[in-house]
Amino acid sequence: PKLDLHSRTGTNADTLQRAILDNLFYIQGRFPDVATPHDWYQAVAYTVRDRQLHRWVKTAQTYKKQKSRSVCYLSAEFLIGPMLGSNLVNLGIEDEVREALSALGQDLDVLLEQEPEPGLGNGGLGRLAACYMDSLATLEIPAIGYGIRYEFGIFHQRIENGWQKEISDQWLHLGNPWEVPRPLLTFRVNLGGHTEHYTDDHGNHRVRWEPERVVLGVAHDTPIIGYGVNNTNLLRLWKAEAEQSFDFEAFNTGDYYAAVEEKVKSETISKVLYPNDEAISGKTLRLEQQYFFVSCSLRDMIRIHLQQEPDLSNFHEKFAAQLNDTHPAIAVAELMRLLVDEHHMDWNPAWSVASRTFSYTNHTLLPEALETWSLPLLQQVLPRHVEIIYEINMRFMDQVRVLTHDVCGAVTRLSIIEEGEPKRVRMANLACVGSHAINGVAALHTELLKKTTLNDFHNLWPEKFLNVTNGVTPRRFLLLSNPKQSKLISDRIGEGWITDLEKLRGLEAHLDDAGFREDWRRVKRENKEALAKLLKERTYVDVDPQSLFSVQAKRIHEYKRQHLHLLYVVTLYNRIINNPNLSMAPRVHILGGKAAPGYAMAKLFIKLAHAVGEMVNRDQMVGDRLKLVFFPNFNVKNAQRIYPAADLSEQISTAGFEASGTGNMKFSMNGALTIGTLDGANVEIREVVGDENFFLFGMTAEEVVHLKTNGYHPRHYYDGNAELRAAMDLIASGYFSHGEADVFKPLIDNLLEHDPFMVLADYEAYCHAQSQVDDLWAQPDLWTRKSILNVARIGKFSSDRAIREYCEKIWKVQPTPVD
Ligand code: 26M
Repeated sequence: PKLDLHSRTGTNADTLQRAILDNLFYIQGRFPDVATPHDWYQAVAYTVRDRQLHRWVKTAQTYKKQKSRSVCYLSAEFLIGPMLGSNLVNLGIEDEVREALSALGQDLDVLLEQEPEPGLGNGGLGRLAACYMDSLATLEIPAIGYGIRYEFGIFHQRIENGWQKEISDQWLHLGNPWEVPRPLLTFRVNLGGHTEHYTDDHGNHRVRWEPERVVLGVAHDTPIIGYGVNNTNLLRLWKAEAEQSFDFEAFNTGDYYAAVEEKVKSETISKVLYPNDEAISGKTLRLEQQYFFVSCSLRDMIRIHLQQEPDLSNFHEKFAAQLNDTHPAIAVAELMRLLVDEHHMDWNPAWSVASRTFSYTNHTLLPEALETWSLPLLQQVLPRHVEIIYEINMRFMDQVRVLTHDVCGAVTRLSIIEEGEPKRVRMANLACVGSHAINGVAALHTELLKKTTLNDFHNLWPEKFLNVTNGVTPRRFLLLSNPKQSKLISDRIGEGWITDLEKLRGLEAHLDDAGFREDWRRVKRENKEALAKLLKERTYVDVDPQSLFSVQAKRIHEYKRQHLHLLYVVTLYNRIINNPNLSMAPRVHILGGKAAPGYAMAKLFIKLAHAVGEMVNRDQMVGDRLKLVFFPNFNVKNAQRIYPAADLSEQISTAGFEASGTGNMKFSMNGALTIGTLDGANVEIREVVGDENFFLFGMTAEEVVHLKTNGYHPRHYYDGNAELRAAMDLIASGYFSHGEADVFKPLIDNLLEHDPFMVLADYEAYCHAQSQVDDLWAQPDLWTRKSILNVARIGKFSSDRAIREYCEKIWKVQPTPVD
C-alpha cells in the first residue's frame, strides 16, 4: 500500500484520535482502560509535537534556502509556561483535539491541568522573553532563543501558617514531551585554569586557554510555533553534563568517588534557576551559568554560519544577538575570544563584527541592581576573558578620554572596571560598549536611563539609545486564557485582532450597544465565578463574585508596594469597625506573588497579607463587604486564570522604579481598569486608554527624587493622617498576630523610620483614588464602558508591535514566510 505521509501529521479529528491512541500505546505503553490523565496528556502532547516537528523541518529548510538574517535572543530566563494549550491555539487545532478526545471519553480541560509548568524564569524578564518568542514565530521572523535548561525552575510556593515555604520544582520528573534532546549537538565549555601566550609558526601572537575543567553543553530544543503560520522557531536550551573521559581517568586510578564528584559538579551548572529577581554577586555558580550558556550559544551560531559561509567576516549580517539584560553580557568578551583566539581574526575586524552583532536591553534603573562581578572571581573562572575585557576597556578608555575630556570624572564612571578593593567588572558597561543599540523597556524608563543610570553612555553615544516599550502576547493572555471575552470580541469584529491587536479599536463602535455591554458584564461575571471557585479550592475562602475584584499579582518587592495595598485593606477594615453600618462597595482584594527566599521583608508582606485576611475574612461584622485573599503559587498557569477575573488592576509601584511592568498590560487586555502611578508602561497605558479611564494617583518620578533630596520624613505623614495612623497602629498592636506585637515590627519600623519607597507619602492619594473607584463601581454601566474602552485601546501593548519595532529599529530583519 502507498504510504500516506500525512497520516502522522494530519489535523482532522479522526486522524488526531488515531494518533492519540497510537501515542498512548507506543510511547506511554498504556491502553485506555488503565491510562491515567497524565498518560492521556502525554499522548496528546506527542500528537501535537509531531505536527510541530513537521512544520519545523519545513521552516529550517526555508530559512536555509533563503539565507535569512536570524535573531538570537540570549536570555538566562524563558518563562514559557505550559505549552499544550498555547500550541493547540497556535496550530488552530483546539476544537479538533477536543472532539477527538471526547470520542475517547476524555476531557481536554482535565488533561491541560496535568502539564507541569516549565518555570524557567523569575517574573517579568523571563516572561517577556517567552512572549517575544511567540511573536517572532507569528511574525515569521527567523529566530532562536538561547538559554539554560534548568532542571529545577522557579520554586513552588506553599503557605504554612501564613509564611512562604519554598518547594523544589520537579518539572522534568515525568518527562518533557515538548523538547527534543540533541546529544550530538554538544559543546565543550572551558572553566578556570590559566592562559598561555605564544608565537605560532607564522610569527603570530596566539593565546591558548588551559582550563582547569571542562563541562559539556547539550542542546535541548523546544519548537515554538507561530499563530496561524507555518513558521516554527527554536528555543534551544543547554543542559550541562560531565565529560565522559574525566570519569574514566579517575576510575582507572581507582578513585571512583572523585569521578562521580566531577560528574555531579559539572551537572550542577544547569541544575537550578536562581530565584532572585535582583543581581546577586559572589556566586561563582551563577557566573558559570551565564558563561556556560553564552559560550554554547555563540559557538552554535558560528557553527550554523560556517555551514553557509566561508568565513566569519560577515557574521553580523547573518545574526542579530539581543542581550536580555546583562545576564548574557559576557557574550561580548566570548565572541571576541572565539573570533580572535579560535578563528584567528585580527582584533579590529573582530570588534567590528562583535559590536554590530550585539544589542542590549536594560530592565532596571536601580544602580544597586546592576550586575558586577569581582575581578578575582572572574579571573578564577574566566582567566582569558579578564584579559580580553582589559583590552576592550583600554581601547575604549583611550577613545573616551579624547571624546569627553573627562568632564566631571566621566572616564571613571564609563570604565568597565570599577576601582576598589576588590576591583569589579561592570557588566552593564561591557554590554553598552559591545553593542550598537541600547534600549529601555518603556518610554519613561528609557528617558530615566538616559538621564541617570546610563547618562554617561548617553552623552557619549546618544544615537545608540532607543526605546522599545514592552508588549505581551494576546494569544496566551487573551485568546487562550479568556476564551469567553475572546469569543465576544470575535463575534463583533472578527478574528483579525489576534494577530493585529490594534483592530480591537473596532470595539468602540459597539460601545453604545446595550446588549454588547450586557454580554461584556456577563463574561466578566462568569470569569469571576470561575476564579471564586478556584479560590475556594486553594484557600478555603468564600468570595462573592458580585464584589469588585481588585488584584495585585506579581513578584513581592518593596518597590512594588504590596504593603501600600495592605494598608488600604486595613483602612477599610477600620472604617467598618468604626461604623458597622457603613454602606460601601463590596470588595475582594486578591494578592499573589513569590518572594525571593532570602528577602525577609517580602516574606513578611506575605505573612501580613495572611494575617490580615484571617481576621477580616471571618469577622461577622464585616460580612461580604471586604475579603482579602492571598492566591498561593502565582505562576503562568495561575496567572491565566486570574487576569480574566480582575475588575481592578493594582499597579502601584513608586514612580521611577518599575521599568515597565507587563502584568499591567495583561490585566487591561482582559478588561480590568487600572489604579496606578505614573510609572513604567502605566504612563503609556493611561495615554492610550484615556486618562478618564484610568485611576491615577501618587507622586511623579520627579517628585519622588525631589522629595528624597530635600529630606523625606515618613513620620510626618503618619502624624498627619488619622486613618494611616490607625492602620499602622492596628498592625503594630499585634491585633493581626495573636497579640504578638513583634511579628510585624520590622515592617512598621521600616515604614516609620526609612520608608525607602515612600509608601506613606502616597497613602492619602491612593485612598482617594480608591474612593473614585468605588464611585464608578456604583455605576455599573459606566464601569463597563470604561472596561470595553480599555480593551479597545490596548492594541499597542501586543508583543507583535514590540517585536516589529525591534526588527525595524535594531535587528534589521525581515519576515521569511514558510509555505
Ligand atoms: C540576576 C543575577 C542573579 C540571579 C538573578 C538575577 C536576575 C533575574 C531576573 C535579575 C533580574 C531579573 O529580572 C528583573 C526583571 O524581571 N525585571 C523586569 O523586567 C520586566 C520586563 O522588561 C519589566 O516589565 C519589569 O518592570 C522589570 O522589573
